[in-house]
Amino acid sequence: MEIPAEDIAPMARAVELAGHGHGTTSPNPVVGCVILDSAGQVAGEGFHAYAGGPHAEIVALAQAGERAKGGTAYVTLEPCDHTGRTGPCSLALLDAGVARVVVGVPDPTPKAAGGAARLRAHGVEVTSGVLAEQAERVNEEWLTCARLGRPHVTWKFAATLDGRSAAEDGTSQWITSPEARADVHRLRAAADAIVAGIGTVLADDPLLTARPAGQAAEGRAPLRVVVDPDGRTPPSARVLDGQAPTLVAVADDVRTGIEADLLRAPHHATDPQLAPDRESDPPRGDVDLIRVPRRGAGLDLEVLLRELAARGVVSVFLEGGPTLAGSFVGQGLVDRVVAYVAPALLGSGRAALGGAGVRTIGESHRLTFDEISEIGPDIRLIARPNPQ
Ligand code: AOF
Ligand code: ZN
Repeated sequence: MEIPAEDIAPMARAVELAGHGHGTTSPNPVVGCVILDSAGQVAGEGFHAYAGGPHAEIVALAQAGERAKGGTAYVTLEPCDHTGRTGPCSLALLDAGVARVVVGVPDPTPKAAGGAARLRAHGVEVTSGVLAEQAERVNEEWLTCARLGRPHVTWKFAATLDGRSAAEDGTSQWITSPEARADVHRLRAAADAIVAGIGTVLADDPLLTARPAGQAAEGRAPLRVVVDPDGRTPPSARVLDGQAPTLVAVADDVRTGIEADLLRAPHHATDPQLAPDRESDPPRGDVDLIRVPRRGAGLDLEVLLRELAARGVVSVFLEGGPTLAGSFVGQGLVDRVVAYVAPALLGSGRAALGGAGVRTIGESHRLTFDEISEIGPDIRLIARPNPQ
């Protein structure tokens, strides 16, 4: 498609605006909008800031006022055509007298799609697919979830230059620099859920919060998810500390007593006078348990992800555990890989990724590097699986 040259800059700006919503709009998309008046001057700009808040188009229209009449609206996502928590943006654009609407990506949800068709039906010129790749990328978590019915998954790992994530004796802390670790916390904070395997919980007893220990988390806290097929999470695990909501996923055949063990705070532990009687223990705040069918040596991760999507999780940050990461990769459920590579060599020790269903070179999971950056002394690589 031939993209009119004058459409590039305003759409690029709309994509940039959309990015301002990262980490705060879930379960809604990030969307940006720029409105040019009939003389081609910027009359209004907006982005979607939080779920339930005004859509990007509405923010930009409010700023443009009368100047929207006869102008052009650039929107990264097709304007909605439904009345949800707010009214349809298609009608708001029509009411404002906008003459042309330029769209980045069509809305894949049957609920809200149809804005482009309605605008066209009312004589508005609609151009679609402008900077589609950028508009897609900025909103990739939400679009993946909307299309596949499961959250977008980022697998993050840190490794030495020779691809090891732990030394022979199991020690693994501080492979990468403080700068890289700060970057991880930033990425974690933008995700809806942080997922780790039971191996990591037993070995490291991590908090899985978006902030380094001791620092208060600002704003919302991502859901902590422990993939624990056999129900081995100790009731004393730090992920159950109530600092952030936690979900423990066990296999559907795990002993029934696990609910009481994990969902009730053992008050006899703090008051030795009280006999252990789980049924009368108070419920532990912010901890939940779900049962998921087994698959191979682990859980059916696709089922787990669908359960997470049903709970409003659009983006998952997967870390902690080469075994679990191997299962995610093997089940074709990783959408983005973020690798922090330290300029160090171990020569022996644990590989960053466990078995991912590959027996011979022809079966390797093929990715494409999208971004390479230096973070302190380390390198951060972002890669995505090649389309099948
Ligand atoms: C947004 N922000 O800027 C645009 C959206 O929950 P509602 O009623 O606000 O509607 C959300 C749907 O509207 C969303 O899933 C998407 O399909 C569409 N467009 N949503 O949150 C926006 N333009
Ligand atoms: Zn809308």
